[in-house]
Amino acid sequence: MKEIDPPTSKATRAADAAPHPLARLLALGRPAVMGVLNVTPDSFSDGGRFFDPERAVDHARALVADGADILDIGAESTRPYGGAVAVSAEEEMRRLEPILPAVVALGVPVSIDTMKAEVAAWALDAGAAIANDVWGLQHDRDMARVVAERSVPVIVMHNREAADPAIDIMAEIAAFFSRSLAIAKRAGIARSNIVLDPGIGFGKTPEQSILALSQLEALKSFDLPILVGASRKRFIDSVSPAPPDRRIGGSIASHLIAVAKGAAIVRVHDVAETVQALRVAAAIENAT
Ligand code: HH2
Repeated sequence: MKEIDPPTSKATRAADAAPHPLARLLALGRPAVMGVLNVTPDSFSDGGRFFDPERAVDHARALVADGADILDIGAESTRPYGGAVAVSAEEEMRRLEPILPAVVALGVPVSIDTMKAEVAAWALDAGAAIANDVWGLQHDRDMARVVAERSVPVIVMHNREAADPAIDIMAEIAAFFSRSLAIAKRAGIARSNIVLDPGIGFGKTPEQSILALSQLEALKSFDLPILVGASRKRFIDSVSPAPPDRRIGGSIASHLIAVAKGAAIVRVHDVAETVQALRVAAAIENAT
């Protein structure tokens, strides 16, 4: 793939020798599908449904059966439109503890969706393979160290405290990524371990989320894999009003366009439907 920064230790060199499961997925030449597993009582999209450990693991199994290449597990709602309750690192780990080992045992790489370095470190040491930071290494300054020490991939997502309709959102996203990449470099994170995510629905008006999808190609200039998570998000409702669990059509439309514009990974709740849509779109595009 891309340029690799000099390894920082013997341990890093050993880990770099074998391709990470994410690198293998990205080399398949088709978009990877990341299934969302929220073990929260209050997620906007599926709040409370998988808070019970047994139901959470059953759902994870169903996501893999439906074709998920990666499972993204989160125990704190990031709900950017208000309403989410901030939880302590201890509470996040308490929610994850009965679930994470069984989810890791399903055999697909697991990413840990947390903005707390302590939770990321604990989950990575318990078998998670990827860190997913919705603050792009800029919220908890220890996150970069945790990721660098373990030589794992990190998803660097764009975020901001509040949406500002007056800003040029693509310029803002690019500037944010540049700051995150500088933090990553200083910490010794290999460039090959970074995935960029424009953070659809985070610190953006619905119009800016739509624009970020429409101009996704601009992010190709970073020459890093791009992840898009548009699943069930509010901008869909702004175009075609529907509650979160009735936004599958808008989610699929968004992810097909995102892939056409360069996304390598899509983060979705509705895995079976997304896998089908991606396969059919690819079959049509590749027909001779
Ligand atoms: N979106 C959500 C959470 N984590 N991570 C990445 N990298 N990209 C995203 O777009 C993203 C994310 C929000 O969705 P969901 O997990 O369903 O909701 P909640 O945060 O309320 O649990």
